[in-house]
Amino acid sequence: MSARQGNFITLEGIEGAGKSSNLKYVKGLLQTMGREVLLTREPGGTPLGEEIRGVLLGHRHTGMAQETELLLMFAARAEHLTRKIRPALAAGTWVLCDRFTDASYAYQGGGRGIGWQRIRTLEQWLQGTFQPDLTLLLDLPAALGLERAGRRSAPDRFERETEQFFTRVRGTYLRLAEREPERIRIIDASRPLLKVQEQIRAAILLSFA
Ligand code: Z5A
Repeated sequence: MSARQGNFITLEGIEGAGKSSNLKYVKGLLQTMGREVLLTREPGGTPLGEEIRGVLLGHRHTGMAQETELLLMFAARAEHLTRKIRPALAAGTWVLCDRFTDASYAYQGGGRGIGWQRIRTLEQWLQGTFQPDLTLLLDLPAALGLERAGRRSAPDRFERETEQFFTRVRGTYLRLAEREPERIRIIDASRPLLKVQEQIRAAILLSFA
């Protein structure tokens, strides 16, 4: 396996937390620091991964077993890591990813109720010790996230979940951040966009300047 030369940054958060709104900002910030940046997402990021995303987010399989959901997330991740993330990092490109394995703990663990040890087993099998260098956790109450996301017209299979579901997802993200405070930086996403971006900038400068 090639050694990592670029850095790997992930954005996480519940529905409506503002990841899409902030990804371009983060990319621009890194570029002004002179970095070459690859923007990608999970589930997805490769042709096969994007097909899996369609299955996961679409409505053709509404009653999908939670184990199937978890394994499909990791199947897409395997493809993504092998074909895109690791080669880019090895070439010195910084990779900025909209969600990664923390989302599996938060959604399939906290949200669906799958035991952490099962997720940990898949994580260790696929990633070994590989982890993001920095994770920006956009945190806000589930009710506010849903209110913001409610402006969208066609909700996907996850976006139809209840406020209680997203409260569990949020709680799991916060527990992950408590366990790994150096890697996972909590950003108060309930604030106005410019204030959110100020916090993001500070976190990136703290980690990489
Ligand atoms: N998933 C999983 O279960 N397990 C896994 O392992 C992985 C993923 C990897 C797809 O994710 C789903 O996959 C996801 C979890 C699951 N489902 N959910 N929920 P996604 O990231 O593609 O989908 P998403 O969560 O719905 O993200 P999104 O569509 O990119 O939305 P967002 O990034 O959270 O929010 P936004 O679109 O940037 O903002 C929402 C609205 O709020 C919008 O109108 C903005 O203008 C507004 N906004 C944003 N920030 C602010 C502030 N600061 N103030 C006021 N208004 C704001």
